[in-house]
Amino acid sequence: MRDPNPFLAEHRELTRRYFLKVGASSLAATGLLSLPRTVSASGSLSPNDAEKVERFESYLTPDERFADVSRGNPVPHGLPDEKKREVGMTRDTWKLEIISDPDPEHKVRLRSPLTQKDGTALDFPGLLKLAEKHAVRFAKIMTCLNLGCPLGMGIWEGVPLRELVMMTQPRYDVRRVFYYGYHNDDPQQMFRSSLPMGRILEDYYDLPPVIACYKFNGQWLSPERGGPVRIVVPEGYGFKSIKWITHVVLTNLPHANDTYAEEGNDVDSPLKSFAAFLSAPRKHKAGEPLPLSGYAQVGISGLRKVQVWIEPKGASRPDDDPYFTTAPWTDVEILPPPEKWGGGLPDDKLPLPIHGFDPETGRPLKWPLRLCAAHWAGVLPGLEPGRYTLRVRAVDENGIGQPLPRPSRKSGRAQIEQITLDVA
Ligand SMILES: Nc1nc2c(c(=O)[nH]1)N[C@H]1C(S)=C(S)[C@@H](COP(=O)(O)O)O[C@H]1N2
Ligand SMILES: [Mo]
Repeated sequence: MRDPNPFLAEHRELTRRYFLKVGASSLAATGLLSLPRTVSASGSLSPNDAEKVERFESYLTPDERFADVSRGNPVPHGLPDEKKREVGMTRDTWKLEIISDPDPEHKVRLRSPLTQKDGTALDFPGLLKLAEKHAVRFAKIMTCLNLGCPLGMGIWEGVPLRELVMMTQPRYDVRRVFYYGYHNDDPQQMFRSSLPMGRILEDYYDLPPVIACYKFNGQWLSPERGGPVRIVVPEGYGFKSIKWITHVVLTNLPHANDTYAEEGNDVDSPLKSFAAFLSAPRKHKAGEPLPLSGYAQVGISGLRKVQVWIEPKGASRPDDDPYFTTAPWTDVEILPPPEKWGGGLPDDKLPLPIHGFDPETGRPLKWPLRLCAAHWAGVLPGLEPGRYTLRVRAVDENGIGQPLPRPSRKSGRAQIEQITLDVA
């Protein structure tokens, strides 16, 4: 029988095994949980449930289910094919310039800049030539700093940006690297991001490199995802991963000059950890165990636990504890890696090797994976009739609960999600 809910195939399989294991198989057999009608998540920008579920239907998000928040008028990926060819937005016309900052105050010395004028700009075959030796792949969740829900999960493949930058033979005066893509040749529309030179050159801790990316989930990067080539910054929010990349500029400027700095955003903030519901009942029978499940984003400080907490609506709380750090949270289970990764991978196979995965078995070396999604599930004991507030949070590897240690919304959304539940 077809499940009436457009519920997550892989999430369902994982939660089914979990509910069987904890002896709640009757819950598993009923096709799991009814989807909430609205998840009153962190803000008005949250997508509706159906959309959220579609993005996480499988562990990896198929390109057509990825959310798109591109700016531009018209959006560059919507240009007609002929125009795309004309402006270098196809694999056979793409060119990348890597140059010094034209501002005389911030210019740097490069022995061999890559320019269109001198015929030295990098083209797509040149990038693939570098890929033969240097290609890397990693899994990453793409999340907009300002939205409550990630846009999707992918395996991103590319050449470390340092390989391209070093082709210019820079001297010691480069402090920062900024980069932007095609935006209708309109300075007003330019979308730019930046990183310290040190981050381009070195991969701190166990981070993968910053890449010039040409493949997503094993296929050429689509125009929607920023193809033919975009930057992908593993630990960054979406705005660092510039699409339709055409220019990399090396500068002596010591500070960020990101387009996203407008509107008060914190442009040096790496991904935060947070948890969210994918399924939770809005109405529930008194005395019956309460099955819950969802996903978490594993931020830069990892994910030690996911926890839920239910309290009678309107119960009084200490007013010096806005993030509920002293509430009686209950651990739920972080589910194991999926058997099927989804995401439209060719032949349903992971393209190995992938950073953080065993190159032989294709299984992740650690779980959950940093800077990726993780799924969770749990069962709470039955409740007395009444109206309740249900909450979920992530606890990072330092033992700090969401939204701490960085509660500011402008450094990435991580508000604690809450849902109202009626028990009768
Ligand atoms: N050139 C360009 N790159 C861009 C943007 C843009 O508008 N133009 N939007 C950025 C923002 S704000 C986000 S959140 C991510 C979204 O990536 P996605 O479209 O692959 O989901 O792309 C980033 N890269
Ligand atoms: Mo964004």
